[in-house]
Amino acid sequence: MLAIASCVSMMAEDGSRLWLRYDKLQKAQVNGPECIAAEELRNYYPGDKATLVLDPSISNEEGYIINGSTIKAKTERGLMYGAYALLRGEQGASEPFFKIRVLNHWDNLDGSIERGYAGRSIFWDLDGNNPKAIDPALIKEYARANASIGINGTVLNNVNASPKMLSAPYIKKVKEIAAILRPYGIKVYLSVNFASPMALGKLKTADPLNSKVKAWWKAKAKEIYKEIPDFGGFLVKANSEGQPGPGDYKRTHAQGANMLAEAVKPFGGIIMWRSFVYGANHKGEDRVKQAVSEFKEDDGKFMDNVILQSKNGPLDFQPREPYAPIFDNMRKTPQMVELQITQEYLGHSRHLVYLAPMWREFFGLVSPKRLVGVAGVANIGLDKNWCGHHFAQANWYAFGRLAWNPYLKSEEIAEEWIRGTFDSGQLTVDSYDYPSNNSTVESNHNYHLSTIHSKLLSMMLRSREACVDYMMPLGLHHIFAFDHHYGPEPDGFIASYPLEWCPVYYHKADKEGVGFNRSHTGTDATSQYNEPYCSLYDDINTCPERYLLWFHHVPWTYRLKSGNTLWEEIQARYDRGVKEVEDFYAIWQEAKPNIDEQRWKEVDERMQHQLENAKEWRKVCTDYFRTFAE
Ligand code: GCW
Repeated sequence: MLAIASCVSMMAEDGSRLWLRYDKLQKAQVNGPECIAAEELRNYYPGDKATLVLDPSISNEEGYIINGSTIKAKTERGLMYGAYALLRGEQGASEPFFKIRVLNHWDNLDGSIERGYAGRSIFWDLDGNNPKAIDPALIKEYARANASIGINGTVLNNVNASPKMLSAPYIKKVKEIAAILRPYGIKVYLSVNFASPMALGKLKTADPLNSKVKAWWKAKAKEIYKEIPDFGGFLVKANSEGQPGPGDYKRTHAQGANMLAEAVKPFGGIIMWRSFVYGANHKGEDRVKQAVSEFKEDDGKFMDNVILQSKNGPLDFQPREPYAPIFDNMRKTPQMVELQITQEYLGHSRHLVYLAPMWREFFGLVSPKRLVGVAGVANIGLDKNWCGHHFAQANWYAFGRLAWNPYLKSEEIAEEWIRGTFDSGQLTVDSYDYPSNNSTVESNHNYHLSTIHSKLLSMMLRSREACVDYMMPLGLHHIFAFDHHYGPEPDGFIASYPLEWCPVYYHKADKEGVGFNRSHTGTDATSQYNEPYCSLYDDINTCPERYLLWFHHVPWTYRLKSGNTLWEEIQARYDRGVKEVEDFYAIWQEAKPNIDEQRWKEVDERMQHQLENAKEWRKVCTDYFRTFAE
């Protein structure tokens, strides 16, 4: 035990190798085309020999079949995904469920990152007035990490987009980045500012029906595609939180999106148009209803290369939300879901919260079959360990794996990640020795986690529910401190702010009870859902308790399934959340001998914060609600 412990802690680990901590073996002889797959297997495959075969009879461009140490695929990209899967110990056939599997970086050109908790941007910074030179080695590491989990696209800049992004010096940088990402099967996309023709092109308008505006975008698309022929397209945040958009000219979202779609269509590009809108046009309407109100009319009016991109919930990346009803309402429009990997509302990169269970919950309500893609708001920055918290890497990992296969279990994904991240990651040759009749099995792990790794797994799997409990149980939402969204502020109200930014708007606590009545006797938000959810959520007796205060204003004395009154249950949940974090902390202390020193310490520090912060949540929220409840 001691010998192992000292050996483990002697290895310097700063987390920079992510889940790809394979030793360079350079043992295997690899037959087949020279490509990334060949390079990776030559370096890291523990067997003596591996074979790569391009097989035109395979239909999916990105899929693969692994049989023993032979990988077959239609393309080199498929071989690459197969190689990473083989290194993980997979056998059998697999292909990605979603065609579009993109990261969204909310990176600003000045190097800062909106809602970023892991340092500055890996892509952008300023050198005087010019874009700073990129770091090709770092971008290559980034490409490899993404490719290893199947991510095939990335939006390089914030949706609150600077028009400068489309200026020549920046397009040149995008071209350099694209060249590094291309061999790894990753396309680049850009967020665009709808008023770019005015800011950059000196036009007097950005009206999407204006011919000069149309011509400007067409010329811009041409300029980009000349440099980057496989450029993916644009992501647009329009008429939302102060961003310009077609609404400024009394045009619809469809008119705005289609104008851009026409510009990129000749080159095979797409437009990802966000539905995250609220405010100005909807005086007094419940915020969670506004997207459907604003977009419903546009259903069926978008061009076929436009995809509507919506957050999983109707509000804003809360620790728990019901699904966004826009997914039920846009029947004729291709849709994709935007998930947030960066933990804006889940304790930033200080709290250990494993997000796969949250995303799986969404896919359990909105069938993946209704979506064409997934976007994940990245948690990546210049920090040595990429994500600020070592365990936040698991969320990047899980996003990629679920984008490839949304039916994978949170547990399987976490197991894989733990093995790659805290074990050597390396399988022995024995691990590859599968019975030959399982070639259709998608993912088949025949390794076992050690006792301590099983405890880490249990901690990860419980962490999201714990976070919900110590922040906002039973459907409470958005009671965060202003602006930074770290920590509680349930009494938050600032008269000069839009009401939709104020916690008191969301919990509506009074002497009677707490919660937002969104049933037919309230704002009727429930009517935006398809059955069975419409009726289920509308009736306080059938509404799942996890969404209770999201949909109902509930008396403090109301009895819950546990037998507790609402007020007792709220207190019990806050207690339970804190206890869970205490338990995670104990697990981490127990794990100390098995984890290398630097990573153990860095996680330990963050867990101490998390525990303090969980206690603060409990105290502030229960003290506040007590003033109404007792
Ligand atoms: O709620 C908000 C975040 C903003 C973000 C916005 C969005 C990029 O707090 O920081 O802006 O969501 O998704 O557009």
